[in-house]
Amino acid sequence: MLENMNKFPKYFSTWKILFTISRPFIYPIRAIKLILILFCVIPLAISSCTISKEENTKSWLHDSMYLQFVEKPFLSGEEINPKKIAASFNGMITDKSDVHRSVMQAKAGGLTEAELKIVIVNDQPKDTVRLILDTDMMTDCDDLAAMAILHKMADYGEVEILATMVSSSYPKSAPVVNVVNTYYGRPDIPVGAPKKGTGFYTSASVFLDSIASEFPHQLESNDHAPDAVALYRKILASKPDSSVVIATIGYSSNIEQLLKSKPDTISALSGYELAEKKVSVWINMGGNFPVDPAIDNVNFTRDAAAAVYAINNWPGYIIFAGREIGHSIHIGDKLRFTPRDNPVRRSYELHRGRAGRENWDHHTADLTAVLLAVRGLKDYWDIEKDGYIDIQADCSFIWRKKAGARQGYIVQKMNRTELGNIMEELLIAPPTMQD
Ligand SMILES: [Ca+2]
Repeated sequence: MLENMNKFPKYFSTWKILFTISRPFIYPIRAIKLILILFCVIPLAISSCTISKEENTKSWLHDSMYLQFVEKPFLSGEEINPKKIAASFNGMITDKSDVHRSVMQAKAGGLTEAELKIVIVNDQPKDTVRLILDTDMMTDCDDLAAMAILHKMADYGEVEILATMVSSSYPKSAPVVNVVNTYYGRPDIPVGAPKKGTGFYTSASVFLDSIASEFPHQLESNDHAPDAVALYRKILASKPDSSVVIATIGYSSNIEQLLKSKPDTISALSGYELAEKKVSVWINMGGNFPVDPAIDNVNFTRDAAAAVYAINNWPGYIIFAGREIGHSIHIGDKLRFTPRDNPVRRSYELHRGRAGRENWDHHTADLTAVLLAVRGLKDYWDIEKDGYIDIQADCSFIWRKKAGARQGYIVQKMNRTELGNIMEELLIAPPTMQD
């Protein structure tokens, strides 16, 4: 008997299972319970899961707007596209927690496992950042260097330069910006200048007049440049929502005026509404972090009213590239080995090489902001976020943590020499047109 049982253990198990399943139908109350579970409890559970998924998706969309500024500060396309945003994570994920977070969010956004694999693993072509640069081209040669690396990244297809504004009122500010655009083969990039007495002026430039007189360009002076505010309005109005990155490497003069601008023939939207609708993130070279408190930043203090107004009234995200980041990395000496028709080289020669200095290396404050604006955090920097700068009229400020606040500042992550080399390679590379 035992022998027979051992021969048919699986049949014995099958009988046992069938008996277990049929037990509820032997007892009517158990049968009712089973029917209730099948037709009421399970459908309700499925329904709640669906709601939960929808809520997750909404939450993910909201978070993705935040993440797109953290991970890669741009969006392209007519509207927010979860799959496209998820794709933009690619290459920007720097640690396991980021991978886990991105996967969870992408799943909630409805991506299949196969699509996730593409997002996470493949080296997909990245979107081109649409960028407006706003510079105080006047006192420091790092503005030219920042323009140089911006143009080089444009050569590589990483960025489309929509416009180059100046926030400085020196007559040769706009012409020198035009010089750099011309040198890199893009003489038609519009250059906007502050009007109606806005912007900041100083005569203490050691290179502007020389550069303007020595290098080819079209624009004669700031007076001949279009109004920066009108140019901002025109460009923003013509672009898809959340598709434009603004990088200021100078004063906030034009941003203040943009925010105060009213609906006009260019757009039925106010400047505030245009900024809210069209700009994905404002990268601001300014501040010192951590602060206790900090005031040592000319980009804020030289047009203090503009800085305070613009920062306090900006409707979207701001990431600050603080002074301490760029001032800890010095490059530029290798520009001396670039051709003499390079206006960036000449600006370093005039600015850094003055008074017999033998080394042209210089801080990289503006280069840092431009690199961040185009490439995002990558593995170059970490970010401190969920806070804002509580700024006073004299531009001293305190960083305050606040969940949901849409400001952040970058924190050094990559080895400084390594990051300096990345910027230097871009800085000294010849324009593509001259390759
Ligand atoms: Ca600057």
